[in-house]
Amino acid sequence: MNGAYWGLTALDLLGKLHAVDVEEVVSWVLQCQHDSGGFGGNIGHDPHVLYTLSAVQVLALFDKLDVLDIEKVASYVAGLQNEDGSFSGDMWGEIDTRFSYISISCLSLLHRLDKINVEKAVNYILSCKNHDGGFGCTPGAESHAGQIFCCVGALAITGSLHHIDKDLLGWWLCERQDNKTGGLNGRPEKLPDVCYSWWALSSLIMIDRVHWINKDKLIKFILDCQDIENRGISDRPDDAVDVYHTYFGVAGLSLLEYPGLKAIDPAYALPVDVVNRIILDR
Ligand code: GRG
Ligand code: ZN
Repeated sequence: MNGAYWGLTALDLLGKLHAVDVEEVVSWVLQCQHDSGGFGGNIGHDPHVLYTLSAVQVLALFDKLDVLDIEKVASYVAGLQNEDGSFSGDMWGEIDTRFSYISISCLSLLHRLDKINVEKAVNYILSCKNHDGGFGCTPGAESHAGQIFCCVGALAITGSLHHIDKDLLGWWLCERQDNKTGGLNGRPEKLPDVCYSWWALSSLIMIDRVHWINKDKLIKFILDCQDIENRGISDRPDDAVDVYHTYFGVAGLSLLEYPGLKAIDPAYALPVDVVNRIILDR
């Protein structure tokens, strides 16, 4: 299901969503749904919020959210909120700020944020903020660009970005750019990787600090990661391509306003026209 979301959103950004059969995709997505309302990663797989958001995003791309029993999906997601405001990923209870973001984004797309305690959800996310300005998976966990996207995205969707020290976080995020290759990494001392052209760059945009990195160098890094024969994009130049890095490379180029791509929303990780259709349609 995550793969479907990555591949289909990349196609949409490239203006090629019509290349797939809508009914076939919608029918497969619905076969992944459980009686609980949650979705599995494929037919017969256990439900989890990770796949539930991807299923909702895929249906949103095709303007097919009306095939869902919205109340049922929203109840599944809302039922995963814990007393302290955090979210579990599924019935087994793992807690992570990824699941806070996913639940908030999913419920917002379904116009059902009122089913959770948003104030507690925001306070839990803020309890995962570190002294370096970043955010981790749980309170006290190391700052990581992926978790920062989740926390900043959730705060953006709930109108809570004023809780962030934008200069402090912006400084940590812009230090992710490698001076030599122009690529971004996910934490200090790690290798640059195309997917952080989404996780870190979208966060910089949400806090208005994108001008603190060198955009041209990042564009060049992403383009250097495209395999001209296989056409997809890899994590680093000369590695094997995959649909995940192809999507986040294209999404990063979209954030960088690269010509020929649709604009992507940095908080919802969906094309801006799709988000406008849903959020403005109340
Ligand atoms: C709708 C876009 C969207 C996301 C849904 C699942 C999720 C919410 C967010 C995941 C955020 C996250 C934790 C991304 C990081 C993924 C990653 C590359 C992890 C590897 O991290 P390290 O630091 O490895 O172990 P590297 O390779 O960077 O050294
Ligand atoms: Zn990666």
